[in-house]
Amino acid sequence: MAGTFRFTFGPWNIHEGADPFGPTVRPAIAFEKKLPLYRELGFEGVQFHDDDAVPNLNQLAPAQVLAAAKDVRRQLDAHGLTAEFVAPRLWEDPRTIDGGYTANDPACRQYAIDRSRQAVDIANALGTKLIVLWLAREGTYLREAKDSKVAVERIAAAIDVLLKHDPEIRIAIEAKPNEPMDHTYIPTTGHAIGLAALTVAPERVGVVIESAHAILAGLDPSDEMGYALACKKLWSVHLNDQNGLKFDEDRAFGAVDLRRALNQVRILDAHGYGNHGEWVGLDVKAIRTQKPEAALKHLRNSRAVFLRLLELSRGISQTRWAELVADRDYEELDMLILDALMGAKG
Ligand code: GLO
Ligand code: MG
Repeated sequence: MAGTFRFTFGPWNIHEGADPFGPTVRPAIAFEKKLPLYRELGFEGVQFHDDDAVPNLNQLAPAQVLAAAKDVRRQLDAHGLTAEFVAPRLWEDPRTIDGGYTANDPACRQYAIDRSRQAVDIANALGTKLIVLWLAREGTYLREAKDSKVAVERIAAAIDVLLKHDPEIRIAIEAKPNEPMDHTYIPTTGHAIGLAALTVAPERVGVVIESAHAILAGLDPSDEMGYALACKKLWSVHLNDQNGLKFDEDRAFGAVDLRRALNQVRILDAHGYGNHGEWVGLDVKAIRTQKPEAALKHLRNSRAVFLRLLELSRGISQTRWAELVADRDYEELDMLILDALMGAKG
């Protein structure tokens, strides 16, 4: 059963290049100016943080927030675009310094829950029922600062509030082991799926898997995807690439390890990913050196690499592959894959 592939990215993937040690290096592009670029680059869907859709939402009354979100919906319609998901941004406000749902201060925890509930309302206004939770600050820099059992229970309780707030939403957890925290409480796909089981509606809690996050956890992204597919929990992917265990590089898909990228495409395609409306998200950023006029190529390239790897993957002889597996000739299988990746001999 082959997959069906449509692509999305978030406004943050057209990025100004700031990093922890230096300011922006490219001018900001207004959201309205980004929208027409989506179709030009071959993308049909938009991923949102709550405040990508409604900037300064903490300063607005609920009715104003909804009106602003509805206006964004009209802009999406005008460009023939669909909202894939909304993610509450729980990592920038002063009240989320010590975490969102796991903050030690109850007033801060309440803020995180209220803001997430509002993200669900924004998602409804944008026409999507998918909420992504990247639990950026649900962890510690100092192990003794929080109780990990209580922390996980608090995350599950916050998710329960959202599931009850709208009985139709589904929540995809985006696991990441570190950065900005030293350690997070939900570092891997397995943790996220275990967390789903602690909630009031496990069938409505799944995952979005980011390649770089799996690599940072020392895991293979395609195997993480296989695990989530087996659990029927793979509701989105954030494809990108990552050069080893360092900061989250958000490199273009396939830029570091083509074979690892091929295996992600292969597992998605082999199991009909996208046939139920799942999107392929590319959570990539242009490297800091890129000049402003060329700072969209990482998106174009990531999509192109995905599609070329799809063609390549489908072109490998399945008969030969099966023969080699049956014969346990994995050295020859290794060469079959390497030959495919290197292309025909000149
Ligand atoms: C950072 C994450 C981030 C999320 C986004 C959506 O490491 O990958 O980009 O995907 O905030 O929640
Ligand atoms: Mg991501």
